[in-house]
Amino acid sequence: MNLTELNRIATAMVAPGKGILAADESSGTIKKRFDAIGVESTEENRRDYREMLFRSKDAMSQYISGVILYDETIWQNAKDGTPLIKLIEQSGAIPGIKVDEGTQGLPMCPGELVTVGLDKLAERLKKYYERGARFAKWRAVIDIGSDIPSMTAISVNAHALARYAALCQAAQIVPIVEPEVLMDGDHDIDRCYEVTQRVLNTTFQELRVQRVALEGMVLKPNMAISGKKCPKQASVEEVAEKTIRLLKACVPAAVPGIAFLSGGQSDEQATAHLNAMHKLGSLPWGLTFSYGRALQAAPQKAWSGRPENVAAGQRAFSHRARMNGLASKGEWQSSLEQKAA
Ligand code: 5MM
Repeated sequence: MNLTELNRIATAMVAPGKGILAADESSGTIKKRFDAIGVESTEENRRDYREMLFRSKDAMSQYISGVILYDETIWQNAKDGTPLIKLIEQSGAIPGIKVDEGTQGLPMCPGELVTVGLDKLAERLKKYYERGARFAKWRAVIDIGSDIPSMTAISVNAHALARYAALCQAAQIVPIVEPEVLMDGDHDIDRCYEVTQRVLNTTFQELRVQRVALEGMVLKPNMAISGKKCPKQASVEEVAEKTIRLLKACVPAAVPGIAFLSGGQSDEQATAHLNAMHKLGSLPWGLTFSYGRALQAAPQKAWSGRPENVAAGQRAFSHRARMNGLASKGEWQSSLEQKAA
């Protein structure tokens, strides 16, 4: 393992002004997204959609540091035969790959999930590296309910995240470690804080036990935020203040960067929260976005599967990428949203 090189890539992934495009929707998830815009989820439509994003020159070269791909996409070619992964490299962004294989019910723990995909992972990583992937992603899903999460769910998921991260580093690939605490419930921000703290502490304990080099990884956490169905929604300032307090308490300064998931926040909320965190002063790690929905909802709608809408889709993507790029430096203002394309 060349740790200097892993650290160089991890640092580039969280460079100020840039963040990560999570375009790694699995077949089931992209179908849901396409259903919402009335587009059939065929291999060709998925290719055309992602080609539109990766050919968005302004967004990709100025605001996107890396792209997380799904297995299908990393082997796909653009309409003119250029591998999609080459389009990403040509833009200056770093290609990455989602390597988990989704979730399964956790035995003995009703309603809880464990992420799978460790079998043969070493062999898969080798092929992805040869294809050009320089980072990977694995997402654990932790739900909040009256009796959950159990310590069992937290510890098996943390164990799997650390096993994955160690295998990545051995394959010279930077692991994005994503322990997502869902914001689907009616819990308040303090309950989210408390659960996320347990999850992060357990995850870092496992990463240490399994000898993962913290200097060669990126953390992709949720923010400390109110559940979507909670009657009392925390303000932007409270989310920013509690998220930074939480991360300072749990994430060692040796980690080069943190890149948030958006988790179902509106586009503008996700931007405003990141921006407000940067207004709180200097931080020990790079802090940016790794959004899926909050970067793609607008371009998906603008495109709607029509070739004549490609330019509009690219404008919508560039706008969101720019807004989040500014937020990653604390330079975003809500008035900039009105100037959208
Ligand atoms: C883009 O969505 C990713 C893939 O999800 P599935 O494996 O469930 O299809 C997802 O892992 C994503 O990278 C993160 O959850 C962040 O995405 P959001 O939409 O929360 O920013």
